[in-house]
Amino acid sequence: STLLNAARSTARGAMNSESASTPLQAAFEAALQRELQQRALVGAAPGRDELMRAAAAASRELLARRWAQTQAADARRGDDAGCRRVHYLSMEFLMGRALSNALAALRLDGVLQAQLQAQGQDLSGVLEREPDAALGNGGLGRLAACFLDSFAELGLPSFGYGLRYQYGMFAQGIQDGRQVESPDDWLRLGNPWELPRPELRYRVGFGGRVVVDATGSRQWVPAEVLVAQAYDFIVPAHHSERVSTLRQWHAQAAETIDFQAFCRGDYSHAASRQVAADALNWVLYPDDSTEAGRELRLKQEAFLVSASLQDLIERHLREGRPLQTLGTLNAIHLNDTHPALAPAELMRLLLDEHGLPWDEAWTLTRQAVSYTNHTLMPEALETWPVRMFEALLPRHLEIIYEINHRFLQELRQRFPGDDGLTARVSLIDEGGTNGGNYGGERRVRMAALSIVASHRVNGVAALHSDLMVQTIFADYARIFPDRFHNVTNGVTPRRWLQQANPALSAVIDGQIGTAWRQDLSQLQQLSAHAKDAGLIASFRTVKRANKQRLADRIRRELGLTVSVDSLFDVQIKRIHEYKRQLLNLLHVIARYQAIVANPDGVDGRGWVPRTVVIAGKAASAYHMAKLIIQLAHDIGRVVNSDPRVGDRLKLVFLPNYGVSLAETIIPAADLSEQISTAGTEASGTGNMKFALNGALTIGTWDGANIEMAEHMGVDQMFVFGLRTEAVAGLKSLGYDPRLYVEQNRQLQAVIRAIADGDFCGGDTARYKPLVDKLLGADPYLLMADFTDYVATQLKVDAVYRDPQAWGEQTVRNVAGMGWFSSDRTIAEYVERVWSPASLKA
Ligand code: GL9
Repeated sequence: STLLNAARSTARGAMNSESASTPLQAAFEAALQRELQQRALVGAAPGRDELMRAAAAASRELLARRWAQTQAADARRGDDAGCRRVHYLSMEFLMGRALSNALAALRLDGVLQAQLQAQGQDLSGVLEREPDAALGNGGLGRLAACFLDSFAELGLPSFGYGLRYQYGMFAQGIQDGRQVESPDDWLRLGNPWELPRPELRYRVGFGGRVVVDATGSRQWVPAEVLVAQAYDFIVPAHHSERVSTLRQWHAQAAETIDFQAFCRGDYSHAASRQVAADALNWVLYPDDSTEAGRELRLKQEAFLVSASLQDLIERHLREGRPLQTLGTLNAIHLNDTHPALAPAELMRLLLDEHGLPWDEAWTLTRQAVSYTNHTLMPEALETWPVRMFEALLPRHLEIIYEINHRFLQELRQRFPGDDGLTARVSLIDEGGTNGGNYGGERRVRMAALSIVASHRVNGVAALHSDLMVQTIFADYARIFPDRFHNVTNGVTPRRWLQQANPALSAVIDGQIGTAWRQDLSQLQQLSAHAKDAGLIASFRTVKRANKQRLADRIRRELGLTVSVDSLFDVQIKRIHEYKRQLLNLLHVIARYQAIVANPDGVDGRGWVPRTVVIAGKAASAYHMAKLIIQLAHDIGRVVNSDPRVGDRLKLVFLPNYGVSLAETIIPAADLSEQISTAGTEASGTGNMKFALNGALTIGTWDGANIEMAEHMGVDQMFVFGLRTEAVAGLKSLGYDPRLYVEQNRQLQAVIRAIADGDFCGGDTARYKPLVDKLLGADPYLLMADFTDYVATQLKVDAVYRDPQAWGEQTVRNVAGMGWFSSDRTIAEYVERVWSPASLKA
């Protein structure tokens, strides 16, 4: 793509001048010394925490300079620049740690290492002191973080907009094999990375009413006003001096204390506005639970949207550009439906605050807005009760009604007599029985608003985008045939290969040079060397060292010894029934029973030793997911302590999964489990990270697994299970899981062991809900896919026994992953969604 190429050529220039960059190093050393001295003055011992914080503050100082340069350059850019300024609105950014990324981007790792050695500390010990910024639930939030990295790398004028949650996703502890949640107080010691922007404050209203003045113009008079205060987090490019910005909003009361109440001595009343405002800052809602506090969530979404849009409009005007070019110079991207209020709020700002007529405001809105859908799970399509809108966002509701009125009017002309269609696609669910309505209440459909207001709507992998227009959005696809398209996800090679796996990176450098960091498609060159015994041996040596590091961690954290000679079989992701961690556990039980029955292997050749690693959090209200975590612990306890099994099988559950744990686990995996029911996992991005790090995939024909298989060669992946059409066909015929159990004695024994409480001291009640569901509805078809899954696991063993074959396949996997860089993904968004040209298409 032209954008990628342009970024690469400017990067080459920048890197050449930077190679003599002692000034940068000197600036860093000076800043670091200053930070350490300041800390010493207040008596802070230069322990690892202080060193981490000082290094972060020193890096932040250098990044702040790059931030100012980047903003100045973007402000000067001509109206004919190749890309609009992108505003990526997301309720989640799962950033993880930042220090090692900043050091790598600034080429300061060596400098800091030397400084630390002088203090008797090592770099990795210091890096590990940084808490994860875990402001996301899973893939959707981590994707947003990868995108910020690519924004910077591609030199895209851009802002990520999010909320500055005080608590990240909960911390997961395990007690007696059960998940217990506690607050993740990640800001406890402050955040050395954030740059407060006290001058950037916007007022955001809630409640109240709409008044009409003598001229007929409508104005919203909110009952409550909050102030959004900006905090910036800077994301550096690795091959230029460009940066991208994550701007996070913090809520404050407009009037902080009620002074009258304070004078009366009524302190709790005096503080009540502060407390009400602060509630918006507390938590990141778990996206996949049925939680209370829906109203607070809607307020958070409205708050994010309003502050971000006011900020971008102000910037546009400050740069001296007329409002009429807002849409051709700015893109506003909705990361799922969570920020779907954006078009309504943008219309309100343009109509009520800037006095534009409706048609002009609507044209600008349609030009600016675009939307990505991230899941087909119907429960994830947000809808809000009209009643809640009336109470909190009365003017937005009026605007949504007007958008809907115009939309439906046009439809009635285009599709006369099709009342079913208008009811199905209306922005308002009128409270009938269809449309996933609960409680018979009228509701606003946020996905509908997102689609109607966007000029482009995309899914996140080819299959998902196809299913999206065939199922959940079929009606809209008929109405707007040119609006829908696909952009397959990607991951940043900087974090997920260069930083997570420096040893493998060095091997790849030795073989094909270093350019893959900027242009991941270079990895394709490795395929020419896939049979090279030396390369395979290097891959194996690296993998073994990474496995050793993980084994050490498992021993430290869980007191369990696992063998690095065993095949590390890994499934890490949110715990969800559709992701089928339970299918993985069924295989573990089957293997356990087989080992006990045939200690020397079914064919007398012994067992390929396996260590099965699982990690992931369950939403706190998701009972089934929590039961699966408990089952994993129960099975692990029994299997891991059975002397008949030894090293042949271990089951490990690593608690508190997050970005930095993933960075340790993924480079150590031999086998990546991507086993969702076909048609359920929109894309997956963990699947990409594993393959990039030389793990082979056992997976279903689902999400991005399909495109990965196509890029590396289908026979390079262990594909199993029913495909989407077969799943749909089976369900439409009336799927009966019991028929599958009846035909497979191994499966019977596995189910019986769970039902009889074999892993929990004979407690037959504990897993009854799981067993009943498997034998009853089994909506994710575990029973139907079990046989093929277990058979395919035996194929995995067979290849693993042959180190040359396994090694060749790992090289081919890595070689095939070049397309799955988030740089490629972002370049596609630019070309098809965010470029000015895409508006004309
Ligand atoms: C998700 C999809 O489920 C994933 O398949 C996809 O890779 C990512 C990124 O596009 O988006 N959609 C979604 O709601 N989540 C995803 O991971 N959920 C969470 O982030 C918890």
